[in-house]
Amino acid sequence: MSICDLDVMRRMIRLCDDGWQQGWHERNGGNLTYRMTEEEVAEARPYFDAQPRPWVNMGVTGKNLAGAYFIATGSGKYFRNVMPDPEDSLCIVEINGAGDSYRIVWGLVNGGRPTSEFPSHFMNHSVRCEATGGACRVIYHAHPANLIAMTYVLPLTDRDFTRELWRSATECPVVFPGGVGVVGWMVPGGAQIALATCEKMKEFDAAVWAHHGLFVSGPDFDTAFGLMHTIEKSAEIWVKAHSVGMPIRQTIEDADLIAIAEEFGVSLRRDFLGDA
Ligand code: 2HA
Ligand code: ZN
Repeated sequence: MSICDLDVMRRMIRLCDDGWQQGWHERNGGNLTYRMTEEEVAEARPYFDAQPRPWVNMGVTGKNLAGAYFIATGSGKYFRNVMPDPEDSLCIVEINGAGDSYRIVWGLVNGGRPTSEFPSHFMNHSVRCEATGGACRVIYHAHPANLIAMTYVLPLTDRDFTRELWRSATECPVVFPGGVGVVGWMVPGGAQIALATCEKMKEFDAAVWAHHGLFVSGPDFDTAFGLMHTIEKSAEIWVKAHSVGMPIRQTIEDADLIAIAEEFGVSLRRDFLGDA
C-alpha cells in the first residue's frame, strides 16, 4: 500500500493521464489542483513527510481556505509523467492559518514547487468554494486546441463564446447552463490573470483564456474533466463546421435552447439568449 493507492490519488492521477491522452498537455502545459476532504487528509497523513518543507508566502490570501490541504501538479512537470511517476510530479500542500502561505507535506520527491499557477488556482478555489457553498474542490487548466483556435476568430465576449458553444452540441446547454466566461490575452502565471479569472469564476464555472486555454472548476474530478471535455468537443465541432468551406445552413436556435433547458430542468442565462 502506498499513498498513490488511495482513491483520491488514483482519481487525481487518472485525470492527469486522461488529459494527456486527449492531447491537451503538450510539454509542461496545464495544471490541476484538488482541495482534499478531512477524511482524505486523515487517510493520506500517515504518508506525509516526517518534516514538512518551509512555508512559502503566496502573495494572495484566501481566508476561507485556512488549514486546507491541496493535491497539486508540480511547476514544470509534465502531465505525461504523472501516471508513471506520481511522486515526482505531484505534491500535497498544507495552507497556513492565515490563508496566505503553503508548505509541501508530501511529493515532488526530486524537488520543485506546486504549479506556477498555484496562486491563481488558490484564489479561484477561494471564489468557487464561496460561490458553491463549499462544493467546489477541483480547479483544472488545460490547452485544448479547438477552443484556443476559436479565440482567434470570435469576439472575446462571454456571450459570443457561450452562444457558439451552446449551439455546437445539443448537450452543451445542459452541461454548462450558466455559460462560460472569457478572459482576454494576458501573461500567464501572474496576479493579473489570477484576478481577471476570479472575476469570471464568481459567475461561471469555466473561463476561456484567449490564445491560451481553458480554466474549469467542479465538485469532483469527473465533473471538472467532463466540463473541459464537453467544451472542447463542442469547440471541435464548431471549428469543423466552419472549416468545411460551406456556409452554415442551420443551427440550434434560441427556441431550441429554451426547449432543451425546459426538458432538462436547467436555467440558461437569459441575457445570452435572444438579440444582444
Ligand atoms: O503550467 O499551462 O499556464 C503551464 C501552463 C501555464
Ligand atoms: Zn496554460
